[in-house]
Amino acid sequence: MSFLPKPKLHHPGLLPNALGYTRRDYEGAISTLCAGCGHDSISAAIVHACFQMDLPPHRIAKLSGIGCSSKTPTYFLGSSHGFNSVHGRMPSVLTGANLANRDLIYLGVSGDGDSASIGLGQFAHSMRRGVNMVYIVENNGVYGLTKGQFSATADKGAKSKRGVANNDEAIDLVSMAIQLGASFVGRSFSGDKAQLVPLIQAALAHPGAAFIDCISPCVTFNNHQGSTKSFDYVREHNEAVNMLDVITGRDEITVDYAPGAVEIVEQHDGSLLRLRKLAGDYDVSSRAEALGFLQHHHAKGEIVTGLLYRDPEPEEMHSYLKTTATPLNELTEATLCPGSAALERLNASLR
Ligand SMILES: Cc1ncc(C[n+]2csc(CCOP(=O)(O)OP(=O)(O)O)c2C)c(N)n1
Ligand code: SF4
Ligand SMILES: [Mg+2]
Repeated sequence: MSFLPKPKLHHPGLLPNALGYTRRDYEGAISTLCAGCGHDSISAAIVHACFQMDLPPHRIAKLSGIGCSSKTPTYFLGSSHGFNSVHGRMPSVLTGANLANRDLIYLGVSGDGDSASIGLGQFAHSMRRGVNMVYIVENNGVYGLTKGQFSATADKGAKSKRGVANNDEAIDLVSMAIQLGASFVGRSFSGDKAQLVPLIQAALAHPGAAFIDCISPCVTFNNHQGSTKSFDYVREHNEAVNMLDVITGRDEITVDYAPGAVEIVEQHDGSLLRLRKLAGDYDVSSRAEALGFLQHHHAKGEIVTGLLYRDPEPEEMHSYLKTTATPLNELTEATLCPGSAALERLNASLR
């Protein structure tokens, strides 16, 4: 993977966050993606979200598969842990890392090919197991890295750059994630930073499997007329159900919307989610409502975005498995080998 170091210079006016880090400390190498690629905007949103949340970069582990999207962890959080795995295998590598050390914040970055084609099984099982992570699919409807073949999220009837229509039904990862048990599910658009940044922040604060499908146009292979993942198409068909603000402890809470239009939800880390409802009484805590709403709007050719589902009482994999809270590399010999008396007691309890 090519690596271009960034100049160390930064503007003296750049303000540090509560940890004393500037935005620069959350960036990575200079991107080698095509100029204008939606994926770069998602990287910028991740940088912004983590900087604003004062997350210590060394506590974040970013994992990816293969694809232009999966290259992006090189371009953000340059001081965090990183692992670029095999095509479609990010979820199992992330699950293993999380099992070994639950102290880190896990950020999985994948593509629509990586997650909906070759990695569909892996995607599904990480959702149903409730792995505590933020899983972002940078969804452009094509295999960008291998030059623009339709992926499994390409809509039926969508046209390729050469004018060939896609005959296959599209897989909707958002509906699948909701159905499979993800406890936080949202969809956004790389061109809508105001919606995407707080969605990522809310997902980072969520203790469970958080999934974000982010439509991210491929300017080189899928940004033409006839594509349903182009900048123009997504802007024209975007149906946002809500807008989010994340309010951390030090922010002032101000509500300047009509009563009933705003819902304030407390998250498990104490931060507050301010949900500005845009679509009537849409209830983010109902899986059934979310699925019905998505199908209804998909039939009209609309792309529903926003926070679509959030379980108010999420559970995560470690609580089902009753694993130790201590990262495995911190367990000492005394804990791992408690001696023959302890072994005797254990054997006795099984007789
Ligand atoms: C096992 C395996 N099969 C196929 C490939 C070839 N390949 C590399 S990236 C890719 C698709 C990438 O598409 P996507 O995940 O949507 O990422 P994008 O480039 O569009 O961001 C494919 C098929 C591979 N690297 N490994
Ligand atoms: S080929 Fe498409 S997805 Fe890949 S970097 Fe270029 S614009 Fe982005
Ligand atoms: Mg893709």
